[in-house]
Amino acid sequence: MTASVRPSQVHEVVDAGWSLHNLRSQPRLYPWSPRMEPHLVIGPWVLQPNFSSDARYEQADAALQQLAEQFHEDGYVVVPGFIAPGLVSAARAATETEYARQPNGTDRVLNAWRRQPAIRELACDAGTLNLVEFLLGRRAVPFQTLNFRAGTQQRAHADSIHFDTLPAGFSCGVWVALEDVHDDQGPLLVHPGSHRIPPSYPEDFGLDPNCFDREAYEELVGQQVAHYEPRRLSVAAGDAVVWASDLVHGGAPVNRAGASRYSQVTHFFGAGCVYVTPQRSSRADGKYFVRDPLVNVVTRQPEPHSGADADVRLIRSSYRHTRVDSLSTAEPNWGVRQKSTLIGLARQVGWHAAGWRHFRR
Ligand SMILES: O=C(O)CCC(=O)C(=O)O
Repeated sequence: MTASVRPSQVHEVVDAGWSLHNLRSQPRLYPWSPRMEPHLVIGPWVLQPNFSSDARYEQADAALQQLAEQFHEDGYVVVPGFIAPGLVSAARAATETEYARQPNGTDRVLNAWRRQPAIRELACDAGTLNLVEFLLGRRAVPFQTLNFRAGTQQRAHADSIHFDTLPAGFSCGVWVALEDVHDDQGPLLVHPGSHRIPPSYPEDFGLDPNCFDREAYEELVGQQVAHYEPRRLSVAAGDAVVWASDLVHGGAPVNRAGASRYSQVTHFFGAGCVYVTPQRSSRADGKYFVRDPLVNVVTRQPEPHSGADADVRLIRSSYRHTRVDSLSTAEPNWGVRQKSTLIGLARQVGWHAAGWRHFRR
């Protein structure tokens, strides 16, 4: 059987206006309407050319409007003092604990939210969820945390080669400084405006999704952004940087030996999409590496895949690959449907074997 999925979150726009300074007390579940997001528009309302005539912009206060303008223009925003000092200290202490239990040499700790309440609390911070919901126009789904003790010096890349949505672009990163970050500590480095480069799959770079060459990708991205002047972000503890998933960014060189740069990044999807890993997918063939299960850090449950703007049919063709078809295409035959069902069951057995249930603790 194939899975045909329908919009999971459809709300009328009933909002009375949002304020940057009151984000934590805003009602949850930002209302959005598929009528405002035409079929297969790439990315959220805030990145559309007419964003300033959108009701969400018109109803926001001046500070939030300014933030939306900068996100639209540059592909990122810095929100000073966004995270409470107590939570910043707790997340930093949790990061130190995590590094103490890691083998030598790791430059990041993936998904420590499963073990560290403070890291999960930061990922699920109410103001952050609401800010992401405002920018993406959809319920915010935090799905991954990365904690750093030092500057990553990571080469320029766009997150959208690692994870993206169908329809594309409903994703962002929220990076929080867990200490003051000066220029010699390897600050975040962004290429403002690069989020307008169309989202890329391996095929767009002439690369093979079955054997993704990360170094070649980073080389090609470096060439793509040669004309986008980089900006280094020296920030204070508690400042948050929100970037669109297509923004090219990385870590600047560390110019002080042994300098720390405690920070946490949480990656978010907007609800009501299909969640994929582009670097292992072929858009031309309609064959995607679907993130199954995609565990929502808020609920600790798998987030359902849904083609919110366009009904889609998911046909599982192998353990990891899924065809994402429009419902207007012909229904696949009985054999293909049975195979898809069996693969779906095998995937669920795989999740249990991998112990995803412990995420719920
Ligand atoms: O923290 C950094 O230096 C870079 C982090 C990053 O690139 C990412 O999380 O995508």
